[in-house]
Amino acid sequence: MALRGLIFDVDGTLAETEDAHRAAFNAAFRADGLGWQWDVPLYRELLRVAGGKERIAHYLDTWRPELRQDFPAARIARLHADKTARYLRLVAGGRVPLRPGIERLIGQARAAGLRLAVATTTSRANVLGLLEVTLGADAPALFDAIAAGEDAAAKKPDPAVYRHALAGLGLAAAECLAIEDSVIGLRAATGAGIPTVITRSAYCLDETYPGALAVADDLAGMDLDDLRALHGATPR
Ligand code: XBP
Ligand code: MG
Repeated sequence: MALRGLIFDVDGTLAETEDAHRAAFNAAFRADGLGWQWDVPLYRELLRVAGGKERIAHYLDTWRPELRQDFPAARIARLHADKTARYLRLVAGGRVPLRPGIERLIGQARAAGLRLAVATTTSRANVLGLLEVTLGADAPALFDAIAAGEDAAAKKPDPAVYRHALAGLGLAAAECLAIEDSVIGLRAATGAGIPTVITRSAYCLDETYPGALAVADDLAGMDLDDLRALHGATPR
Protein backbone atom coordinates (compact mmCIF):
# COMPACT_ATOMS: atom_id res chain seq x y z
CA MET A 1 0.00 0.00 0.00
CA ALA A 2 1.36 3.45 -0.90
CA LEU A 3 2.50 5.84 1.81
CA ARG A 4 -0.04 8.68 1.96
CA GLY A 5 0.40 10.20 5.41
CA LEU A 6 3.02 10.97 8.04
CA ILE A 7 2.04 11.30 11.70
CA PHE A 8 4.58 13.00 13.95
CA ASP A 9 4.82 12.74 17.71
CA VAL A 10 5.81 16.12 19.19
CA ASP A 11 7.85 15.91 22.40
CA GLY A 12 11.18 14.27 21.67
CA THR A 13 10.36 13.81 17.96
CA LEU A 14 9.72 17.21 16.35
CA ALA A 15 11.92 18.82 19.01
CA GLU A 16 13.88 17.96 22.15
CA THR A 17 11.29 19.59 24.35
CA GLU A 18 11.63 17.61 27.55
CA ASP A 19 14.29 19.76 29.23
CA ALA A 20 12.05 22.79 28.69
CA HIS A 21 9.07 20.82 30.10
CA ARG A 22 11.26 19.78 33.06
CA ALA A 23 12.45 23.37 33.70
CA ALA A 24 8.84 24.58 33.53
CA PHE A 25 7.66 21.91 36.00
CA ASN A 26 10.47 22.86 38.43
CA ALA A 27 9.74 26.59 38.12
CA ALA A 28 6.03 25.97 38.78
CA PHE A 29 6.90 23.87 41.83
CA ARG A 30 9.15 26.66 43.17
CA ALA A 31 6.48 29.31 42.56
CA ASP A 32 4.01 27.19 44.57
CA GLY A 33 6.46 26.95 47.46
CA LEU A 34 7.06 23.23 46.92
CA GLY A 35 10.57 21.95 47.55
CA TRP A 36 10.43 19.56 44.59
CA GLN A 37 13.22 19.42 42.04
CA TRP A 38 12.93 16.96 39.15
CA ASP A 39 16.49 16.19 38.06
CA VAL A 40 17.39 14.36 34.85
CA PRO A 41 17.48 10.77 36.21
CA LEU A 42 14.19 11.25 38.08
CA TYR A 43 12.54 12.88 35.04
CA ARG A 44 13.63 9.97 32.86
CA GLU A 45 11.71 7.69 35.24
CA LEU A 46 8.72 10.03 35.36
CA LEU A 47 8.48 10.08 31.55
CA ARG A 48 7.17 6.53 31.73
CA VAL A 49 3.88 8.26 32.57
CA ALA A 50 2.58 10.39 29.68
CA GLY A 51 0.92 13.73 30.35
CA GLY A 52 1.97 16.45 32.74
CA LYS A 53 -0.97 16.21 35.15
CA GLU A 54 -0.74 12.43 35.19
CA ARG A 55 3.02 12.74 35.79
CA ILE A 56 2.54 15.03 38.82
CA ALA A 57 -0.04 12.59 40.25
CA HIS A 58 2.33 9.67 39.68
CA TYR A 59 5.17 11.60 41.39
CA LEU A 60 2.95 12.21 44.43
CA ASP A 61 1.82 8.57 44.54
CA THR A 62 5.35 7.22 44.32
CA TRP A 63 7.66 9.79 45.91
CA ARG A 64 5.44 11.98 48.14
CA PRO A 65 2.63 9.71 49.36
CA GLU A 66 2.38 11.68 52.62
CA LEU A 67 1.32 14.75 50.57
CA ARG A 68 -1.05 12.97 48.21
CA GLN A 69 -4.23 14.00 50.06
CA ASP A 70 -3.25 17.69 49.77
CA PHE A 71 -3.32 17.47 45.97
CA PRO A 72 -6.82 16.90 44.62
CA ALA A 73 -7.22 17.03 40.84
CA ALA A 74 -8.04 20.76 40.87
CA ARG A 75 -4.76 21.64 42.60
CA ILE A 76 -2.77 19.47 40.19
CA ALA A 77 -4.60 21.16 37.29
CA ARG A 78 -3.68 24.64 38.64
CA LEU A 79 -0.05 23.65 39.10
CA HIS A 80 0.02 22.18 35.60
CA ALA A 81 -1.59 25.29 34.05
CA ASP A 82 1.21 27.40 35.56
CA LYS A 83 3.75 24.90 34.18
CA THR A 84 2.20 25.20 30.71
CA ALA A 85 2.41 29.02 30.79
CA ARG A 86 6.08 28.79 31.78
CA TYR A 87 6.79 26.17 29.09
CA LEU A 88 5.18 28.35 26.42
CA ARG A 89 7.38 31.29 27.47
CA LEU A 90 10.48 29.10 27.08
CA VAL A 91 9.30 27.96 23.63
CA ALA A 92 8.47 31.55 22.58
CA GLY A 93 12.00 32.54 23.65
CA GLY A 94 13.46 30.15 21.07
CA ARG A 95 14.80 27.66 23.62
CA VAL A 96 13.47 24.62 21.71
CA PRO A 97 14.61 24.18 18.08
CA LEU A 98 13.33 21.45 15.77
CA ARG A 99 15.39 18.25 15.65
CA PRO A 100 17.66 17.57 12.64
CA GLY A 101 15.90 16.57 9.42
CA ILE A 102 12.38 17.45 10.60
CA GLU A 103 11.89 20.63 8.57
CA ARG A 104 13.28 18.97 5.42
CA LEU A 105 11.02 15.92 5.80
CA ILE A 106 7.93 18.06 6.34
CA GLY A 107 8.80 20.03 3.19
CA GLN A 108 9.41 16.87 1.14
CA ALA A 109 6.19 15.27 2.32
CA ARG A 110 4.10 18.35 1.55
CA ALA A 111 5.72 18.71 -1.88
CA ALA A 112 4.92 15.05 -2.61
CA GLY A 113 1.25 15.54 -1.66
CA LEU A 114 1.32 13.45 1.53
CA ARG A 115 -1.03 14.38 4.34
CA LEU A 116 0.56 15.37 7.66
CA ALA A 117 -0.61 15.05 11.26
CA VAL A 118 0.67 15.27 14.78
CA ALA A 119 -0.33 12.88 17.55
CA THR A 120 0.82 14.04 20.96
CA THR A 121 0.16 13.77 24.65
CA THR A 122 0.82 17.44 25.27
CA SER A 123 -1.76 20.19 24.81
CA ARG A 124 -2.81 21.81 21.53
CA ALA A 125 -1.52 25.17 22.86
CA ASN A 126 1.95 23.68 23.32
CA VAL A 127 1.92 22.17 19.81
CA LEU A 128 0.83 25.42 18.18
CA GLY A 129 3.38 27.42 20.19
CA LEU A 130 6.19 25.13 19.08
CA LEU A 131 5.15 25.01 15.40
CA GLU A 132 4.71 28.78 15.15
CA VAL A 133 8.06 29.63 16.72
CA THR A 134 10.06 27.04 14.77
CA LEU A 135 8.31 27.01 11.36
CA GLY A 136 6.43 30.31 11.27
CA ALA A 137 2.94 31.62 11.97
CA ASP A 138 1.37 29.62 9.14
CA ALA A 139 2.98 26.32 10.19
CA PRO A 140 -0.10 24.76 11.85
CA ALA A 141 -1.78 24.85 8.40
CA LEU A 142 0.89 22.45 7.11
CA PHE A 143 -0.83 19.76 9.17
CA ASP A 144 -4.14 18.27 8.10
CA ALA A 145 -4.80 17.02 11.62
CA ILE A 146 -3.49 17.95 15.06
CA ALA A 147 -4.42 15.33 17.66
CA ALA A 148 -3.40 16.56 21.12
CA GLY A 149 -3.79 15.56 24.76
CA GLU A 150 -7.28 17.05 25.10
CA ASP A 151 -8.54 15.05 22.07
CA ALA A 152 -8.07 11.60 23.61
CA ALA A 153 -9.78 10.16 26.66
CA ALA A 154 -6.67 8.13 27.52
CA LYS A 155 -3.06 9.13 26.96
CA LYS A 156 -0.27 7.12 25.29
CA PRO A 157 0.39 4.15 25.36
CA ASP A 158 -3.36 4.06 24.64
CA PRO A 159 -3.80 4.28 20.84
CA ALA A 160 -6.69 6.80 21.10
CA VAL A 161 -4.68 9.86 20.04
CA TYR A 162 -3.38 8.03 16.94
CA ARG A 163 -6.91 6.91 16.05
CA HIS A 164 -7.98 10.54 16.32
CA ALA A 165 -5.14 11.59 13.99
CA LEU A 166 -6.12 8.90 11.45
CA ALA A 167 -9.73 10.10 11.51
CA GLY A 168 -8.54 13.67 10.93
CA LEU A 169 -6.39 12.57 8.01
CA GLY A 170 -9.10 10.38 6.53
CA LEU A 171 -6.54 7.65 5.94
CA ALA A 172 -6.19 4.00 6.95
CA ALA A 173 -3.48 3.06 9.43
CA ALA A 174 -1.60 1.02 6.81
CA GLU A 175 -1.37 4.09 4.52
CA CYS A 176 0.51 6.05 7.19
CA LEU A 177 3.82 6.05 8.98
CA ALA A 178 4.19 7.27 12.57
CA ILE A 179 7.42 8.85 13.80
CA GLU A 180 7.98 8.47 17.54
CA ASP A 181 10.74 8.70 20.14
CA SER A 182 9.39 6.76 23.11
CA VAL A 183 8.30 3.22 23.87
CA ILE A 184 4.92 4.41 25.10
CA GLY A 185 4.49 6.38 21.87
CA LEU A 186 5.50 3.31 19.84
CA ARG A 187 2.93 1.21 21.69
CA ALA A 188 0.25 3.84 21.02
CA ALA A 189 1.02 4.08 17.30
CA THR A 190 1.38 0.36 16.66
CA GLY A 191 -1.70 -0.24 18.83
CA ALA A 192 -3.59 1.82 16.25
CA GLY A 193 -2.05 -0.37 13.52
CA ILE A 194 0.37 2.29 12.21
CA PRO A 195 3.87 1.22 11.10
CA THR A 196 6.35 3.25 13.18
CA VAL A 197 9.88 4.58 12.83
CA ILE A 198 11.80 5.64 15.94
CA THR A 199 14.03 8.68 16.23
CA ARG A 200 15.73 8.28 19.59
CA SER A 201 15.59 11.32 21.88
CA ALA A 202 17.73 12.52 24.77
CA TYR A 203 15.50 10.99 27.44
CA CYS A 204 14.96 7.64 25.70
CA LEU A 205 18.50 6.46 24.99
CA ASP A 206 18.37 3.31 27.10
CA GLU A 207 15.16 2.01 25.58
CA THR A 208 14.58 -0.84 23.16
CA TYR A 209 11.72 -0.57 20.69
CA PRO A 210 9.94 -3.86 20.00
CA GLY A 211 7.91 -3.70 16.81
CA ALA A 212 9.52 -0.57 15.32
CA LEU A 213 10.30 -0.61 11.58
CA ALA A 214 13.62 1.15 12.20
CA VAL A 215 15.45 2.95 15.00
CA ALA A 216 17.58 6.00 14.14
CA ASP A 217 19.49 8.47 16.33
CA ASP A 218 17.77 11.28 14.45
CA LEU A 219 16.25 11.94 11.03
CA ALA A 220 19.18 13.93 9.63
CA GLY A 221 20.12 11.12 7.26
CA MET A 222 16.62 10.05 6.33
CA ASP A 223 14.51 11.52 3.56
CA LEU A 224 11.05 10.75 2.24
CA ASP A 225 12.30 7.99 -0.11
CA ASP A 226 13.88 6.22 2.86
CA LEU A 227 10.58 6.40 4.74
CA ARG A 228 8.71 5.09 1.68
CA ALA A 229 11.13 2.15 1.47
CA LEU A 230 10.67 1.34 5.17
CA HIS A 231 6.90 1.59 4.82
CA GLY A 232 6.95 -0.60 1.72
CA ALA A 233 8.83 -3.26 3.64
CA THR A 234 6.16 -3.43 6.32
CA PRO A 235 4.94 -6.99 6.76
CA ARG A 236 1.14 -7.05 6.44
C1 XBP B 1 5.32 13.66 25.90
C2 XBP B 1 4.67 13.85 27.19
C3 XBP B 1 4.16 15.15 27.60
C4 XBP B 1 5.20 16.18 27.99
C5 XBP B 1 4.61 17.24 28.88
O1 XBP B 1 4.34 13.86 24.88
O2 XBP B 1 4.51 12.89 27.91
O3 XBP B 1 3.37 14.91 28.74
O4 XBP B 1 6.25 15.57 28.71
O5 XBP B 1 3.51 17.83 28.31
P1 XBP B 1 4.54 13.33 23.34
P2 XBP B 1 2.24 18.27 29.20
O6 XBP B 1 5.85 12.62 23.23
O7 XBP B 1 3.35 12.43 23.15
O8 XBP B 1 4.47 14.56 22.45
O9 XBP B 1 2.76 18.76 30.54
O10 XBP B 1 1.60 19.39 28.41
O11 XBP B 1 1.38 17.05 29.33
MG1 MG C 1 7.55 11.78 22.40
